[in-house]
Amino acid sequence: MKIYVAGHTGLVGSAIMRMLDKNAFTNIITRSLEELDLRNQVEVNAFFEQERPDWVFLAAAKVGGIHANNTFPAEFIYDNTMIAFNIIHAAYQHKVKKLLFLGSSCIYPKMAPQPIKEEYLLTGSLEPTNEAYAIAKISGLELCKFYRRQYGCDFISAMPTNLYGINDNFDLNSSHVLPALIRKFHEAKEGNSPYVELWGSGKPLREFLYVDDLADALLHLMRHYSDEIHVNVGTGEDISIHDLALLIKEVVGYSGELRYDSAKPDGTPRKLLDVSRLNQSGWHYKTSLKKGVERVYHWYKEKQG
Ligand code: GFB
Repeated sequence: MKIYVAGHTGLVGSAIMRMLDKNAFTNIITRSLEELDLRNQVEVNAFFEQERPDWVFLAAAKVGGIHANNTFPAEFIYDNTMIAFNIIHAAYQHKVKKLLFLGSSCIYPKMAPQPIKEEYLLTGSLEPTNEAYAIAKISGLELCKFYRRQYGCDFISAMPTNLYGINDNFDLNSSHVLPALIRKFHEAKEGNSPYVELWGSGKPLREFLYVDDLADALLHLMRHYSDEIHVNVGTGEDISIHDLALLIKEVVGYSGELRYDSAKPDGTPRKLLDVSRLNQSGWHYKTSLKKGVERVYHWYKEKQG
């Protein structure tokens, strides 16, 4: 079995690589950004013609936190649409046996009833801060659905909740909240700062999944799932940004104050996934938020040297 992991150095892709290694898959192909521009259809077609993979994990994407999504919407819609369409179409043309596409919980309507069932997709308006990213991701999963329906391709989609883990982005302008807070608390502790400033109100609720648990769920889906509708992947539990900050503060061992910058956006008030479809298929998450944050903080400190 020849497996192509698109986006193998990213947060999700690198976790898929660890999972494949752990499960003794050996014939894995990857390409760096310099070797293959996934936004270029000619390059992508030539790559599939040459390699002819059996399985594809489509984990390549332009991603970022609330600020990056809000600031660079043109890049988020263009890059993500091109990457998804080029790979999915090449996979169809070169008879890939199974492809898994990754969406994200932010593509559901902003005011979707909670917890969010898979069927709520496209039933309401999107959250404005990540509309461009959401439209690209929705197009990708609809493409998988229609290629299955019209051409019989075994292409499936997973919809992960907010993810975190090693190899995450810790840049304060473009990162998601969890790595940003690890860095902010760590630097405040090292520099003896009296307070740490968080964005928004601290009231939004978010669900967090450790990325190695996601990779495990993706293998489960590749082996056992084959249907049009995408599958939510999460823990089924959420936490306020304020409580997340208290948890990270404790793990890091910082004793100063928390302050909030209300000029920064809150984003969606809540996006808790209904994970009953995945649970009923026999998969549950393993890593608690506390354990996951401890692991990431340990990795982050080692990386700092
Ligand atoms: O993780 P995050 O950037 O993205 O922000 P979203 C989550 C919440 O944490 C927001 C707050 O309410 C932020 O205002 N927050 C507090 C912070 N302090 C910070 C901080 O220092 N940095 C950051 N980044 N946030 C993203 C989408 O939305 O979720 C993407 O924009 C993607 O498209 C991703 O889907 C999963 O959860 O709001």
